[in-house]
Amino acid sequence: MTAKTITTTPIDGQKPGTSGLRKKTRVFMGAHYLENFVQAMFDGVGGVEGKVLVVGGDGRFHNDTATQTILAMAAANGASRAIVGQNALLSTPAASNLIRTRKTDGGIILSASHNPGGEDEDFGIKFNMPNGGPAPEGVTNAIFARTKTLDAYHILDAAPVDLSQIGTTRLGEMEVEIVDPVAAYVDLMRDLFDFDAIGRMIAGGLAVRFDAMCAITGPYARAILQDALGAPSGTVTHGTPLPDFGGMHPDPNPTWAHELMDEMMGPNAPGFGAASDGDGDRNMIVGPNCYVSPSDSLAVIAANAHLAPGYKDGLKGVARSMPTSAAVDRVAEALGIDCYETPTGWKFFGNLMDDGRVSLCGEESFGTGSDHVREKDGVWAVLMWLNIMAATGKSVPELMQDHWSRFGRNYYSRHDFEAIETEKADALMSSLRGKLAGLPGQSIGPFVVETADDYAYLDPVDGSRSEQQGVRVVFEGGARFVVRLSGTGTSGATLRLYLERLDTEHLDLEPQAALADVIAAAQDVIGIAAHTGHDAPDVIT
Ligand code: VG1
Ligand code: CO
Repeated sequence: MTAKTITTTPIDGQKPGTSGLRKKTRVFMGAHYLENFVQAMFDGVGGVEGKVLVVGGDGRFHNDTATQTILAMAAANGASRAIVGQNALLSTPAASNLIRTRKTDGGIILSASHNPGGEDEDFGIKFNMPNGGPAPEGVTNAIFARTKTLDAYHILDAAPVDLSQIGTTRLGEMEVEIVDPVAAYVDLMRDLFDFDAIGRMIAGGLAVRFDAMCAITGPYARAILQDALGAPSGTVTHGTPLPDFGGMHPDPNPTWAHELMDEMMGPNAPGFGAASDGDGDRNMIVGPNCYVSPSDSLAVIAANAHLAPGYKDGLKGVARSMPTSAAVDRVAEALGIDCYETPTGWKFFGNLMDDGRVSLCGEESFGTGSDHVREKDGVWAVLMWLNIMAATGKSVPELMQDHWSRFGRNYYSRHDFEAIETEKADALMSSLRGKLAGLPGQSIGPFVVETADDYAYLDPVDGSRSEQQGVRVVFEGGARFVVRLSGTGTSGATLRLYLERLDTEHLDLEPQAALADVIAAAQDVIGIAAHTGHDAPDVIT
């Protein structure tokens, strides 16, 4: 086994500001591409000599091959140990947990999250820090800069490691520890939630459906819901991770998790339904005939988290991404705890959690989690809901009604316009930015604009500043819309339009109807159809 240094040329790598690199799988399979990026990651974090790294991914196409490349490169770069999930599998929250509890120097997670997988779909890779969270912008910028100058990488010339057997082996000088990807995570969940009470509720007749969408959470959900909590086999559907996710698009929203939605809206709906995404960090919660919007889910969890043993002393504070609805703000106010607003992306929550300011975070995009790890966590959110149901004896629809009667209802929706030509999307954004200064005071439909700006964030912990994080237009009375371009796509541009309005009187409206005036006002200001030719959203959540 010899370490080789291979001469190469810079790649079209990672845009600054995104926490991982996502590209078409075939791009990653191209000569030297993955290798270049991995070397840039190693260099960007100051080298891996003598370091311990966690490695694993969501099982999508190329996960296994890429893991072997990363191990051979870690060994050649002098890493002392790699902790790898059996068969190279690890959900994102489980990887975050291992990075933290094993006190490692960080980890590499292979996933394109909610993007489809397969040879002709998407692949991704990201570096997580020793705190278990995604690399902050300073580090991703350093990695990106390195991709532009890199001219060689180091790799061990060795046979692939057998990752199917749990135990420790060697790759050159580096130890490779192959661990059960599920066990430590199940222990963590047992510490946080009342498994006995949830088990009794299930034994008492609560039917649960968990759609793993042929992605990574299948083994985790089976171990927890079926093996530990006693739900019958078949509770977890699409429970085997497949390289192409069985053709499913593992994004847990009503559009892509339509099988689950059909069942939950049908006559024989189980009492509780949930779905998760490719890498296991997202969740969708559904009750019988009752879809829970992610912003509402965050607010309900904030109001009830103290019912779960791991949170019995209450929350330190909460944080939400800027486009997420203000439902959680109202709970925080009632609880007398701080509520932070951050740009989109989980990496912005890390400093707040590390600094002890918040213990619960969430995004409108089906991401919820706490300071138990430094990633959002789909299975965690499911268990939190089940724990709240077990402790209160209430169903999902009852919990929602109670919540809205107490706090009012923040009607909320996100409209996604996909596959827009990049130039048109950029032109739309700059034209919108150009209008902002003139908007305050203007009447649009029934509204008067109060403020209009391009959101910038000053991190209260490290003082770093992030600009242009979404255009927001707030009307007098609090209704608002937000517009930003997605940073996670791999082709063209996706425009996200976020819409919100608080109502403390009418609690049972259909959200699109409740938001009709806000939608019309947003379209009026932005002119999406005129700019892009798209006159209707592709996905509504
Ligand atoms: C989307 C979501 C964002 C989330 C990000 C990563 O980003 O909107 O809230 O943090 O995906 O989630 P964007 O830039 O496409 O809007 V995941 O589950 O892909 O790690
Ligand atoms: Co994800």
